[in-house]
Amino acid sequence: MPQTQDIICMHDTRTIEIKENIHGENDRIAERINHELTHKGVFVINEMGSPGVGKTTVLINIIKRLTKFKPFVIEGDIESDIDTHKLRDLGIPAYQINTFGACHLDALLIHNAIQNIDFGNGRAILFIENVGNLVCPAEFNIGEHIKLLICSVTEGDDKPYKYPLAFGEADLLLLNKNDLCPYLDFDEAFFTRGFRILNKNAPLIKVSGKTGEGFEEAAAAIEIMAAAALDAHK
Ligand SMILES: Nc1nc2c(ncn2[C@@H]2O[C@H](COP(=O)(O)OP(=O)(O)O)[C@@H](O)[C@H]2O)c(=O)[nH]1
Ligand SMILES: [Mg+2]
Repeated sequence: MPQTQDIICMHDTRTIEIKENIHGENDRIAERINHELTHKGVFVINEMGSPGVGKTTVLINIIKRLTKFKPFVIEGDIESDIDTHKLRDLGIPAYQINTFGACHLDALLIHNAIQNIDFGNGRAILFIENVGNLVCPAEFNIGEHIKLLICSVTEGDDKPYKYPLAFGEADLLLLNKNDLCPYLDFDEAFFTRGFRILNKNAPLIKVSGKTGEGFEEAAAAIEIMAAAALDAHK
């Protein structure tokens, strides 16, 4: 495990700085996954968001609208395979990982899971629904090309200010449950300002899993990102 240690002595003042890359091994596996899947023509999306924000609903809505890529899903949950069955019932190839306590997926779990997936020929998108949590999933790369962050108006407009890592790392932010806005005091300008302080470039698209609003744009944005990433490695 990479480790740097600097000890600076100045008169009677002593500063000890220890930096340890606890993510080193995880990042190496994540890089291998990304490399292998890119060469197979598979674009990988790490989908993150709090429990109940609509991660599975969003996946279903996006997958319905894909035109150029075959979808695959890995569902990450602490327990249960409810979402995996929901997706399989819709004809979507879905695979379950249970972490039995851990609050996020890591690269080794994904490495093991993809050994059992036949991605076939042609281009594909592997959506990985991470464990519902706005903290730890943002800290661990799992081989993804992009991080897709799902937030919803029911969570409140202050979330970018409170969970800066997830919002700062996102490559695409979907603000879900927009149909519920009339019933809430969600300050969209305050939310957007907080997001833009952290993240200048990621598109922010308002969606509703209930009405389908915004998903044409979201699916198109994802297909453009996927094509660009895979074309770059031809
Ligand atoms: N009103 C409304 N409900 C939604 C929307 N998206 C998801 N839901 C509901 O929110 C709950 C949690 O959704 P789910 O996709 O399971 O969230 P996950 O835990 O993040 O995967 C379910 O009851 C969904 O039907 C939305 O856009 N509007
Ligand atoms: Mg889910």
